[in-house]
Amino acid sequence: NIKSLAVALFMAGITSQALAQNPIIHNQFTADPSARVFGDKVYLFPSHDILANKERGRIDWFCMEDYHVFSSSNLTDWEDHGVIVTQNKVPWVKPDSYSMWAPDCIERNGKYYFYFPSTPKDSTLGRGFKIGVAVADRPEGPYIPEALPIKNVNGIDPNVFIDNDGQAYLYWSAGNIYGAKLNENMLELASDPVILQDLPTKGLKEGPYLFERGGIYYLTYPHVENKTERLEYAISDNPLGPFKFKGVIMDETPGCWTNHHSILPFKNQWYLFYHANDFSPAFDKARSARIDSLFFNADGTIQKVIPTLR
Ligand code: FUB
Repeated sequence: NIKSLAVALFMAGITSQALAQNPIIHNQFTADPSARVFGDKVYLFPSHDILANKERGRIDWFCMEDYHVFSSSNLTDWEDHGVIVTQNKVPWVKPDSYSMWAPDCIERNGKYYFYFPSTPKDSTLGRGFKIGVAVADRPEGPYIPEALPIKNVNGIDPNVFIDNDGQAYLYWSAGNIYGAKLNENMLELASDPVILQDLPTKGLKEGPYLFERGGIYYLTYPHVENKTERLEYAISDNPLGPFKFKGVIMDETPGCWTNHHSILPFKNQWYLFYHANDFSPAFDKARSARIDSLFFNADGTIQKVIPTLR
């Protein structure tokens, strides 16, 4: 169709140019970039947007069937390690749902835990999105998916955080942002889910990403106040809140409904990983990951990030 052709031509044009800083991955669409430092490299675990057609997915909607992992030691040259999890090899996932949405990954005791949302094939698991885990011995995989999704979790956009005392937390979204403690095995909840307080009450909030810096817990999230998402943050002295809204990290991207991000320090600099639809200006469900430097003020507040465009 015309949309696929336009996207293909646009990508071909872009990839034949000298590679620019943003977007960072050129061989496929990459959204919701969850980045982690493992060893001396940054590993990127994005969603993988593909285009729906008559045979797959829902036309004009998000369409994702698998996940790749990428790594880089300089944030410029990225190696694609290939597919790590795919919808028809996860026992609980409906194989033709094309709903492998935003994932996250974390290391604990030498194991790598990859969290991903999707829709179950078995209606006894409930309706809507569930969140599953796949486990590996290396960041590149192979990842072995658990047979069932995590009990008591309904929603999308998993994010994991391990506090300095070793307690792990899972965050996710379902209109609001939820959080709960994770068991040490990283596979089941250790507390009942709570809606995180006191975030702005109006408008969709999703894509949580929590990190700690200097004793402050930063809850960062995309929020639709007008038409498209902007990245905001709130802080707390407790990983489950209550949080105090502090401000905007990145303004809305005109023409791209979603944004979704992760934040980390690497080699003495903090970075914001996020996405926009650079390779698909006319269709915002075909997105590409970007990076920009992120800076803190002396009082711990975050300076607004202005996207670097090429
Ligand atoms: O990638 C699909 C969905 O779009 C994600 O789960 C949301 O965070 C938004 O980025």
